[in-house]
Amino acid sequence: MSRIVTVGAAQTGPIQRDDTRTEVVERLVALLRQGADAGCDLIVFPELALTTFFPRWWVEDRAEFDHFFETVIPGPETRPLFDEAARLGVGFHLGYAELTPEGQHFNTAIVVDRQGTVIGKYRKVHLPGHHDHQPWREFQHLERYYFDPGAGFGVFAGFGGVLGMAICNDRRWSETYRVLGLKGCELAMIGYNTPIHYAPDPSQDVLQGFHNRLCLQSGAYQNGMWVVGVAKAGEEEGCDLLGESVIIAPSGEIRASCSTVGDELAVAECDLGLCANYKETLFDFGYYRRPEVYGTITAQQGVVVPPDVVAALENPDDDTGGAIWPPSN
Ligand code: CDT
Repeated sequence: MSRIVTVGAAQTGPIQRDDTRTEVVERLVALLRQGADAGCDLIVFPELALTTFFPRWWVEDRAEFDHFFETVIPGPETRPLFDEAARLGVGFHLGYAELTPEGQHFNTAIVVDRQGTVIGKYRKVHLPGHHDHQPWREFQHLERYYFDPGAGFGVFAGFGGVLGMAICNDRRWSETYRVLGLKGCELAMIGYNTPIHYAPDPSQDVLQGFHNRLCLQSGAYQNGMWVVGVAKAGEEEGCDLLGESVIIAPSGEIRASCSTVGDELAVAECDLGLCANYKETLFDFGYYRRPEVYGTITAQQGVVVPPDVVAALENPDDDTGGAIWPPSN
C-alpha cells in the first residue's frame, strides 16, 4: 500500500561566522515556504544548520564557543521557524549544536511534526576529526573536542512511517543504517557539513561526491529505506563544503538532487510503502540475517588480524599450509 510523504531536501549555502541566527532562520523560513509551495510534507535541513561549522577553529577555552549552541529549542531566535512551519502545516528536520542544562555539548538533530512539536531527537554517534589542536592543517576538524558522543540510534513515528536520523559522518558507517534498519526505519534524514579537503589524505578530495553517494545509496538499498542526505554547502569561511544533497529510494536510486552549492530545494515523493519491496524480499532480515556469526561487530572496536594469519604473513615460506577457518572440528 502506498504511503506518500513529499520530502524537500533543503540544502543551504554557507553560513559565515558573522551571520546572525535571525538572518539564518530567515533563510530557513524561505526554504520552508518554497517547500510548502511545492507540496512538501517534510523539509530536511542540514547538520548544524543555524551556525557556521565552528569546529574548524581551535579555542583554548571551549566555553568561548558556547554561543554557537542552543540551550533551548525553540528559543527566541528559532521560534519563527517553528511558528511558520506550524502555520504552513509542514514538518521539518533541523540540525543544531545543543548545550544541555547539565553542561553537555551535542551535535543534535530533531524532527518536528506539522503542528510544530518536536517528535524526535538524535545526538551524533560517530564524531569525526580530532580532539587536539593540529596547526599543520589548513583548518581544524575538532568535533571530538567540542562535542560529547550520542548514546545511540532511535526511530520515531511520524508522517505515517518510521523515521530515523543520523548526522554527517554517521553516514559513512554501515552500522548506522543497519541499526536503524533493524528498528524498521523507513526514512532516514541525514544532514552534513563535508569539507572537500581531507587533510590526512588529500587524494580523497576529488572523491568526496562519489563517497557521499556511495554511502547514502548503499545504506538505503541494503536496509530498504529512503535516505535524505542534505548538505550545508559552498565556501564557508574559506572552507569548501560539498553540496550534492540527494533523496534516495529504497532501491538505492537517486530520486532528486541539488545542483548548486547555495540555498536550494530538491523535492521527491517518497512512497514509504516501497520499503517493503526490499525489507520483505532480498533484505528480509528476519529470514536471512545470521546474527550468530556477526559477534565480532559488537565485541570488537578496532581491527585484530588473527594470529595465525599474522604468522603466515611473517613466514611466507613456511609451507605447513594455511589454517582453514573455521576449523572443521
Ligand atoms: N561534519 C562531519 O561529520 N564531517 C565529516 C568530515 C570527515 S573528515 C574530518 C564527514 O564525514 O563528512
